[in-house]
Amino acid sequence: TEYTGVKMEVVDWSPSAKEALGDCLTGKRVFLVAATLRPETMYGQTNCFVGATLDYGFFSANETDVYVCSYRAARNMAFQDIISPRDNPTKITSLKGSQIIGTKIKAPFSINPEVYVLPMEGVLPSKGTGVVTSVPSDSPDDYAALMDLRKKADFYKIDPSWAAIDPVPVLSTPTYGEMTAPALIKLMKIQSQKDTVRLAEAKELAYKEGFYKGTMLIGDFKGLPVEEAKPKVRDQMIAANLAFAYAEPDRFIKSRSG
Ligand code: ZZB
Repeated sequence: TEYTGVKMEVVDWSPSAKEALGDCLTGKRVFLVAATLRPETMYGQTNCFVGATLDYGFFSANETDVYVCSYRAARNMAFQDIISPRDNPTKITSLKGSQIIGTKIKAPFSINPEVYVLPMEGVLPSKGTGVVTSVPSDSPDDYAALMDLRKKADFYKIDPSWAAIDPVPVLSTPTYGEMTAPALIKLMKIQSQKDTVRLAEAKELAYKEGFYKGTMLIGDFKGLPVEEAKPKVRDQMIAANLAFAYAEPDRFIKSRSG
C-alpha cells in the first residue's frame, strides 16, 4: 500500500504531554505523521485522530526533526530511508495517545491551518502510522467519530472547542453532493463510530464514488476529476516538504509450498 505520510507539526502540546515531555525535545521540530490514501482531500482536514490507549514513539528523523508514530511505522520509515539511521530508529521517548489528545498541530493544505488531536476508537495500531488525519466531509469513519465527540465531549474527556471545526466541502460527487460522508451516514442511518459494519460499507461507497466520479471543489486543481488531481496534490505536498511517500509492506504474502 502506497500511503502519503502527512507531516503535522506540533504548535502547542496538551498540558499532559507538556508535563510528560519536560525538555527532552528542546530545539526540535516535532511532527505527528498521518498516513493517508486520500491526499486530495487534505484541504478538508478538521482535526487529527489517535487511539487513546495506543503507544506513540518519538523518533529522531534527522538532526532537527522528530516524527511521532507507531514503532512499526518508524521501522518501515527507516528501511525506506525516510528517517535515519537505517537499521534501527532512534526512539527519544513515547506517550500514550490519551496524553497527546488536545495538542494543537498544523494541518498541511487544510483551509483550517491549525487543528486539534482527538480520540477515535477504531484507530488500528497495525495500520499506517497509527495517526489518522480527519476529513469528515469524505471519510464516514471521521464524520461518525467527530459527531460522537461533539455529543459526548465529557465522556471522551475533551474540551468541546477542540471538535468545533465543521466539515469542509472538498469534492463533489454526482450521487452524494458536496459532502459525501455526512450524506452516506444519514442515508445508511449510522448512529456512531461503534456501527463498524455499516461504516465499512459506507467507506467502500465513499471511496468508489469519490475516486471515480468526484470533482475537486477547492485548491489549485479545482474543477479537475479527483483521479487526476490526486497525484498532483500529493506531488505538491511532497515538493513543499509537508509530506513524503510511505509504503506499507503487505503483511500477508502467500507462500508456496510443495
Ligand atoms: C484521510 C482520508 C480522507 C482518508 C478520506 C479516507 C477518506 P484503507 O482503505 O482501509 O486502507 N487510516 C489510516 N491509518 C489508519 C489506522 N491506523 N487506523 C484506522 N484508520 C486509518 O483506509 C485508509 C484510510 O484509513 C486512510 O486514508 C486513513 O484515512 C485511515 F476522505 O486519510 B484516510 C472513504 C475514505 N475516505
